[in-house]
Amino acid sequence: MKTETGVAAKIIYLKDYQAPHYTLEHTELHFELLGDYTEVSAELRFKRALTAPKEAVLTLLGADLELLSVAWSGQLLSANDWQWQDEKWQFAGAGEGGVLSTKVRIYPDQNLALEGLYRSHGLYCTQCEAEGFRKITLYPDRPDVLSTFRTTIVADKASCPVLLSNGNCVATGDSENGRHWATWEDPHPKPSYLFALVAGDLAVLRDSFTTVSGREVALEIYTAEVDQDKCDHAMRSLQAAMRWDEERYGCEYDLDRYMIVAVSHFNMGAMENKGLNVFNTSCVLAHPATTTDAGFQRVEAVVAHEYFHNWSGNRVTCRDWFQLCLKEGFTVFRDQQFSADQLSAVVQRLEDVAFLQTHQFAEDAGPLAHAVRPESFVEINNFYTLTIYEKGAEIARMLHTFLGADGFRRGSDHYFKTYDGQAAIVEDFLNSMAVANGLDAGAFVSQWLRWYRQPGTPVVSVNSVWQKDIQRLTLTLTQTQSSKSSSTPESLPIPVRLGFIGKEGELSTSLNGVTANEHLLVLEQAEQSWQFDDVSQVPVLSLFRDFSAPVRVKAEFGDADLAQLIRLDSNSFNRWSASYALATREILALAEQYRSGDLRAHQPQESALAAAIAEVWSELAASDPALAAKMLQLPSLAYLSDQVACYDPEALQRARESVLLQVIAPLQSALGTVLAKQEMLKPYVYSAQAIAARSVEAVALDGLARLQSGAAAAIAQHWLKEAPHMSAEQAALTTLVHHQLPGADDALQAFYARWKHEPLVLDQWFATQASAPQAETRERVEALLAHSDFDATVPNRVRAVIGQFANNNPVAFHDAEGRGYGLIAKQLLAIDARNPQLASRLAGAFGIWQKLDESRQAHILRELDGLLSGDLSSDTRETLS
Ligand code: 0A1
Ligand code: ZN
Repeated sequence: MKTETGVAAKIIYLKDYQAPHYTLEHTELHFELLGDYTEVSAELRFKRALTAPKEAVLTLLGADLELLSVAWSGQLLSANDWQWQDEKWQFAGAGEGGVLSTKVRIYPDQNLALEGLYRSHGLYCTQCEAEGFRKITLYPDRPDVLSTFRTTIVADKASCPVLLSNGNCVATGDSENGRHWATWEDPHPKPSYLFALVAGDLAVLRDSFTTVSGREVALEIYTAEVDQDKCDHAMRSLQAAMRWDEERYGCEYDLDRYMIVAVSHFNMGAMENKGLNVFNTSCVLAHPATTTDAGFQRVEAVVAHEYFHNWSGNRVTCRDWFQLCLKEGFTVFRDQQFSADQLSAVVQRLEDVAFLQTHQFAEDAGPLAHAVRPESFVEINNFYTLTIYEKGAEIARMLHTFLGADGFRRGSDHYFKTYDGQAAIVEDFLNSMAVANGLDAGAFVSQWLRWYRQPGTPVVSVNSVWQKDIQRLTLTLTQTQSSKSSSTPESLPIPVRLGFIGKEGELSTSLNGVTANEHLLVLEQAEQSWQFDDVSQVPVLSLFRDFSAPVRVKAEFGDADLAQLIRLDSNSFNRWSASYALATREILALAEQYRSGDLRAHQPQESALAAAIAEVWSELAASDPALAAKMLQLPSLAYLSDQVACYDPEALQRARESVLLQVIAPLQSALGTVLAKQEMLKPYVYSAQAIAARSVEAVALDGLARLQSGAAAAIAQHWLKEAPHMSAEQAALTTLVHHQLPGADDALQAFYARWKHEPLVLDQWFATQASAPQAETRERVEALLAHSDFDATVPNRVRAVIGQFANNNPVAFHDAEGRGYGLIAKQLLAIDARNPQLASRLAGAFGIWQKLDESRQAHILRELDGLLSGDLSSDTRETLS
């Protein structure tokens, strides 16, 4: 990889890991938050590690710091005493240890990258993961150096009445010139990436939680005063998560306070700083009037995710950033389990799987593919990926399936107990799972580690032979690793949960003398066979139930087989996945006909999917409305693009619309029945049942808009007029705008007038327009970018317009003339100059380029060449390269 100057970018390798030569016993910080700048004084008590050589050098990291003074154990040092190159500061005179005292000046107001200490709209806030702390002070800014912290913050009392940091507040006081101070102590040793400081004018919602051992914990949610009425849901979610983690994982909270702060300028969703989580407002604020069901669910999930990090991430942290999946994959799995327990387990699972299959599978098949534990990286901020989070979670889930719930719990107990207060590696996690379950640890670790080391999505091929005379079915599964995998890929342990579906429903079968409706197999070799007995009729296999492994399955299912699963599988997830598979097949076939100019494609074809759905949908809408809604949400273009070698957005969009029309046409009266219930117009309740009822109505309205646009427009207008909550309002607005129904523009104007003072709702207003699936949206986006409420320094607003256009609007983005690419390239350049992390993530939208036709590829490459020949951050440069 080359930078613009032709110098090789620095690649960091896992194999080069070296333990720190100095450990840090304690960190003392003093922040003077002054108007134009901030002064940070640090006292760091170092001790040479037992394993370090006598001539060891003390190495710290520092970036964008103005160094005012340095002293070693009381003696002032001069620049001749140390070396400082790039970000590395080195001091050879540390001997057995001592206290390093430094003072630096930093400029939070100028920090638009939102990494380190920054100030937006008067609020001081930090983001230190992964390498932001080195922008605050000189420090061993690496996750395997843990220390206790004592932090004093001094600031103007009028503009910053609230001063927060990690741990417990031990003293406060007033000082001269209208200033005041607070001192915080965090008794739990932590790495610098978990440090946090917040100072500003914030209101607070207080509540409490009594832990399982009877300790009272103060819970506090800090927001701008105007947002205090939107904190109840986050507070309830936090309390539920705290209880859940005690019950399911035996994890109890360990400080007297737990604080959440909502900030409007934030690059990610939220951050798990010890005892002081910082949240993007979009992941903490929720109110029925301003937040949709999806928004409520996201708040619940993210609050839980950050809370769960208190053990999986904070108490047991990562030795180095290569081990990121150790905290992220495991914590995502934990938050998925939690969410499944709160609302509908099936809907949770199918949403998580659709997300993984759409985005992570594509990442794993594209130019950005990497292992869950990569061997090298250039820019760590680019490694907060779907592979590490989502595929990492799937590995934890497979271990859970393989070991069983109790076995997995034994393993996690062992892991938390053994590595508490330490920085661990993936092997430690696997080792705990093995040891706690009496398994051969060496064999177990080396086998499961393959999932972490081999990039790419494995393919499992299925072959089954039924012998009528002896009622036996022989199943042969073969695994092959993707070409992304290492040169000598090894077989993976792949859990396969399966059942057998006969003509009337599920069959009970025998495997090794065990008779059951469902079996769990583990495919460990390249090829393996199993014999099932008492198979009384030729069944359709219901494979990988609940998506028991993150693989692509190659099986010779006929349309009728998939239809049989849709109708009769007892596993709801697999009913949905059969409908997804059948929809994909029909859409791809039709798109191919469009591409090849086959005229028959203009005639309506038989749709097995439409027939199967017609048969079950009315009943499903009554018995399981959430699943019924999901059945009508056909695979997105993003998902479909991953299923094809050559991606033609126009043909796929046309084919998708056509199949969707075939599916809903027979359902017109069923959609009417659903809509007649008017569940959408009832007062807001956050429950699985209420959300399911609203979701099926929203999908029904979308369907009706394709069949009877006048009737749909009337209902949408009625919802807008009567809407008791944002879920109704947003569903109506989306239907009007995305289907270009009469009154759409007026509705947009009215919505804007009503909500222009609410930033998160305004984000939705921008996003609804930027994702409208018409070619003209490009011009609309140009206008939105010039709108007085578009602010390119706010990541949420940028994602609402530019992110939605690039990632959620394939029709407009992939404009055949390349104008969509041009628009995004231009914006990327401007954003990158301010906020590299944000730009780098948006740049991922070009990752699809290899699958596009030559002309689109040429358009993209032209834009990329233009960008790469200019001044770019290392983050965005790495992504685009
Ligand atoms: N650890 C946080 C997310 C996060 C990741 C990276 C960041 O900056 C590079 C910031 C936040 C989580 O998983 O919630
Ligand atoms: Zn996380």
